[in-house]
Amino acid sequence: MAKSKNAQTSQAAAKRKLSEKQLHDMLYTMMLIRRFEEKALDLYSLGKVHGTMHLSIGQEATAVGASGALTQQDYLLNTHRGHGHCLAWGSQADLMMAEFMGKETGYCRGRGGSMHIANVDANNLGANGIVAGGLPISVGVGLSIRARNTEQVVMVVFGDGASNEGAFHESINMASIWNLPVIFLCENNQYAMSMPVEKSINIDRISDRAAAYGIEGVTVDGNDPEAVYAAVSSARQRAVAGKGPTLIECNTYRYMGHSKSDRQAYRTRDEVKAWMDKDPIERLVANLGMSKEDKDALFKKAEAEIAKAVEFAEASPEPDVADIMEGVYA
Ligand SMILES: Cc1ncc(C[n+]2csc(CCOP(=O)(O)OP(=O)(O)O)c2C)c(N)n1
Repeated sequence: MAKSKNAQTSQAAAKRKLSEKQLHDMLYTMMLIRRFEEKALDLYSLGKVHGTMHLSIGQEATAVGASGALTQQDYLLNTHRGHGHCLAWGSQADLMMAEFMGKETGYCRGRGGSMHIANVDANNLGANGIVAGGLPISVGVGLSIRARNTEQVVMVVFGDGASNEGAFHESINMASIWNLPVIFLCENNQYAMSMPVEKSINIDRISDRAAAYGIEGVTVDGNDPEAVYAAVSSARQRAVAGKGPTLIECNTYRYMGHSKSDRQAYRTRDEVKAWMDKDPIERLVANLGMSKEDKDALFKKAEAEIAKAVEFAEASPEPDVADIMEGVYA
């Protein structure tokens, strides 16, 4: 039994494009994202996080695979379900937690909250509560990169629902005709609120829409960080070589409801379980041939980092009402 498991593990190792160290780092970030969101949910239930919140538990592989393929000079535009992408981009858990709790020490001085985290110093240009809102912005960023003639790219993340918005089609069309270095990353988590993707889109692959705009389109397993990494790396290479934008569809699933108020009457427990059986963290643990003890120890490390983040956020000051409008843009 053990022998055949080892044989499988070394076969998987031979096929790997990433080093063992890169995969371990990705695994840790995925665990950090999961524990961050679980803790944020607890804090929400305790009334310490305000507004609403959209969790990406189950989608962690897309975030780490995509960010892992980009450089510190590239740009990120994010969605309302963007905590994972923020952390994978290198954002600090403590400053994010402070932002969630509306504290002055947060990335946006507590004015942004869960849905609007930006860290412009790190080229994270911000999440957006408007569905498809980041897409037209990415065209502007792409145009700026072209004008400055640098080897940067911009990645814009959006959902399957956003791909039915006019802004998606207009943005891809413009990026295509101007040959801009934009990576359009569609996170297809199978639902837009309660609307299943099969009922809102009459083709099997959202990436097939790329052909209508004369750009490359590819669909990958969004629960496999290596597959996402490979697709985003190729898209980046094409973009910096002046070959224009790419549409990448990552098939994945959210385990939690759309937001806090979702009773999830539109899906069955069996369906959720079937996706949980393809859990990205468990899959990578198995792929790395990691023992249960090592997995638990890594989760514990993530939990300790999150506990420190909460401590920092709890101890941070509230914003002063006198300057509450500072740093707010509309
Ligand atoms: C322009 C606009 N229309 C509607 C909404 C309300 N809304 C918020 S999230 C959402 C669903 C988005 O689905 P999708 O793009 O698939 O992303 P997901 O939530 O699945 O990550 C909708 C309709 C909004 N915020 N903005």
